[in-house]
Amino acid sequence: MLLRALSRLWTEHRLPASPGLRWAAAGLRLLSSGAKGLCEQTLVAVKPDGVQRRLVGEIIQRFERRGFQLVGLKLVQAPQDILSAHYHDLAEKPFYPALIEYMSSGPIVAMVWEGHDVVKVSRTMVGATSPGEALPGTIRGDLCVHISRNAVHASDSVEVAKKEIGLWFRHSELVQWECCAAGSTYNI
Ligand code: IDP
Ligand code: MG
Repeated sequence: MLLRALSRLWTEHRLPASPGLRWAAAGLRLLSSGAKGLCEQTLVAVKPDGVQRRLVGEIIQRFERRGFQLVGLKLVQAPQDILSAHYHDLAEKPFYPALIEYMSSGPIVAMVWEGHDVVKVSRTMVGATSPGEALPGTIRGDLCVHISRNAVHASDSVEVAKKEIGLWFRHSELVQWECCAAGSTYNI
């Protein structure tokens, strides 16, 4: 509570924004939110088919409206080394070459979302890997029809999320910011 109040004071009164002070403010925020488990992060990506089909806004909106906080966002043509590290556990699957080709076929929107239980909730929001099994109301259940073009990625565990965020984002690309709706999203 005290840490969050100090952090908010810092933000609202726009205290001098030297790099050291910014890190201190981010640290205060992380300490206060971390104590409540609110700063869990996950990697979500709109895959090339989702970008081509102009689903980026719809997918971002679902995470925003759910109450999660965007802390990283970029449009990238995925480099081969990142894709092979990202999908290393699928390297022996027969569909792996087609998967890498698909993921290289155009830009991807990579994002980091933050909030309570964000890893588990994101997977629920995204739905089953095969859109035919994804429930209506999920992203894949509403917007996709085939497993080879399932529009979106979300990390499947907290540990994997940490690895995937480190793979796709440099630390300096993540932005720690105070969301003015935090008090309406959580009991903090
Ligand atoms: P996930 O994306 O739901 O976590 P994973 O099993 O990790 O599913 O597979 C990663 C991605 O590989 C899937 O999202 C999908 O794009 C692709 N994929 C998985 N299984 C198949 C398949 O049987 N055929 C074609 N592509 C597949
Ligand atoms: Mg997976």
